[in-house]
Parts: sequence; structure tokens; C-alpha cells
Amino acid sequence: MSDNALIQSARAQLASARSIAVLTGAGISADSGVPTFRGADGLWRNYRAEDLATPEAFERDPRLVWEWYNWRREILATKQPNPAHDTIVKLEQQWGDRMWLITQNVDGLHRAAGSQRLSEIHGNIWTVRCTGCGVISGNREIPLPILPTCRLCHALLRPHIVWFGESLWEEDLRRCDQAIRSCDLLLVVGTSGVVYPAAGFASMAKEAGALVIEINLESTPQSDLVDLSLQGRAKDLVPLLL
Ligand code: BV8
Ligand code: ZN
Repeated sequence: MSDNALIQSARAQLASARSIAVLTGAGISADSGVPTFRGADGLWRNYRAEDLATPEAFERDPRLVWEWYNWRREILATKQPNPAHDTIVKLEQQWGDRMWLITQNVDGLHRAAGSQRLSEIHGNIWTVRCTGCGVISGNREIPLPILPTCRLCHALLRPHIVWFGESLWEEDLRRCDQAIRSCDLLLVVGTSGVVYPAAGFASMAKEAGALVIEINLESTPQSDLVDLSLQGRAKDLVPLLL
């Protein structure tokens, strides 16, 4: 099928969907200038996300891990949502309680665009959690102190983010399960499909009878099982679906 025919088919499938779920990854924010994890711009001082986004790394060297997050927060502070984020807000406005967004991104750009019906399943880089008293709070300080501490109990703060080897939060898992199993269309945008459990959502949706559409610059481990695979930039293709 030609690209145009693929887009027309995806538009028609979306228009006739009763309930939709959207799953996004770093690729949707790439068009806002945010480095992806596994692309060419994915490294920081030759560390990979998998090396730093772990409880062990934080235990071993909290200063290094906070330096990485501070570097990402400084980049994100000047970034705006792009037309792909904006289109997903429009989907929410049109489908209301028959639409749910699941994002792996911690950049907060979906919320900044206006999305409210969403699960940030890996957390949010602008939220911190106390390793002592567990208090969760918003924090937009730039730059962060080298080792940020809790105002209440003075223990070390950590990013309120799900690291590798940590389980996702129960409420998010329940919400994702419900959205993925009840949708009749799942739109997967800008994820390399390697990080679980999110990487399993496309096959879960297929098993539950949904139609799955993927938008990515390149093919992914899920490309063979999706119904429609649109290759291109999220900011260009997602707006064409409405
Ligand atoms: C869990 C927060 C149960 C950090 C992230 C061994 C021990 C323990 C666990 C495991 C193990 N082996 C496997 C696991 C499970 C592990 C996992 O999946 N590992 C992978 C690496 C194999 N998962 C977990 O640990 C999860 N928890 O399983 O709990 C458990 C508990 C204990 C023991 C066992 C199991 C927790 C995973 C969450 C990790 N946290 N982020 C932070 O961000 O600071 S994951 C990190 O990767 C980001 O959140 C990111 O969102 C996510 C996925 O990456 P993508 O979003 O897909 O980004 P990527 O760069 O990879 O790809 C970008 C894509 O966009 C590309 O395809 C590109 O082509 C495309 N693109 C680029 N530009 C554009 C575009 N597309 C369109 N338009 C463009 N312009
Ligand atoms: Zn505290």
C-alpha cells in the first residue's frame, strides 16, 4: 500500500474506533528536540540509560545519577510539546472516557500539551520522592542541588521515576491492563519496543482483538505483529490521523 493509502486506512480505522489506547515512547518527543534513549543522541558521557536508571546505580553514586537527571531537566526546561502531542490531546477531547494515553516518557510533555487521561508509567522527571519519609513532591529547581534533600526529614531525594529492575506502580499497571484489553484500536508512537512491560502492550492488544497501528521512523520488534506500520516522523504523521 502507498504511504497515502496507509494514512487513509489508518484515518478510517481511527474514525470508526469505539475506544482507543495510545502508547508513546521517546520518539514522540524527539520532534520537540528531546534526545531519545537508544538513538544516536542517546548517550550521556558514554553512559546508557540502563547504566544509570537503576536503584544500584543510585545506591553506588547518587551524585552521578542526579547529575544525569539535572542535565536532562535542563534540556527539557526549554522544550515544548509538538503537533503529535497536540493531536493526542484532540483525540482525548473527541473520545473522552473512551481514550487512554500510556506514555513511557518521563519528560512531562504530554501533560504540558494538555493531556489529562494518561498514565506516565515510568514516572515524571519533574517529581521527586524522599528516600526517607517517602513524600512525593513536584520540583522544578534548575539546577538541582548536587544531592537534593527532603525539606521535612533531610534524607536524600530520588527522582520519582521507575528504574530498571523496579516494578511499575500498581495503579498504572491496572489502568494499562484495562485500557489495552478494552480498546479496539491501539496507536503506538515512537517507541523502540524493547522495554517491558510496555513492549508487550501491542501483542496484548492484538490478543484482545484490537487493531494496532504503529508510527515510527524505522521498524521495531512489534512491526511484524501490528496491522498498519506508518514510517515517518510523529509530528508529521500523527496529525494526519485526525
Ligand atoms: C519491570 C525511566 C518487573 C528512566 C525507564 C533483568 C532484571 C530486572 C528487570 C529486567 C531484566 N531484564 C529485563 C527486565 C525488564 C526491564 C526491561 O524491559 N529491560 C529491557 C532493557 C530489556 N524492565 C523493567 O525493569 C521494568 N520493570 O519489569 O518490573 C520486574 C521487577 C524486578 C525484576 C524483574 C522484573 C521497568 C522499566 C522502566 C525503566 N525506566 N525510564 C528514565 O527515563 O530516567 S525506560 C526508558 O526506556 C524510558 O522511559 C523510555 O521511554 C523507555 C523506552 O524507550 P523508548 O521510549 O522506546 O525510547 P527509545 O530511545 O528506545 O526509542 C525511540 C524510538 O522512537 C525509536 O524506535 C525511534 O526509531 C523512534 N523515533 C525517533 N524519532 C522519531 C521516532 N519515531 C517517530 N518520530 C520521530 N521523530
Ligand atoms: Zn523526607
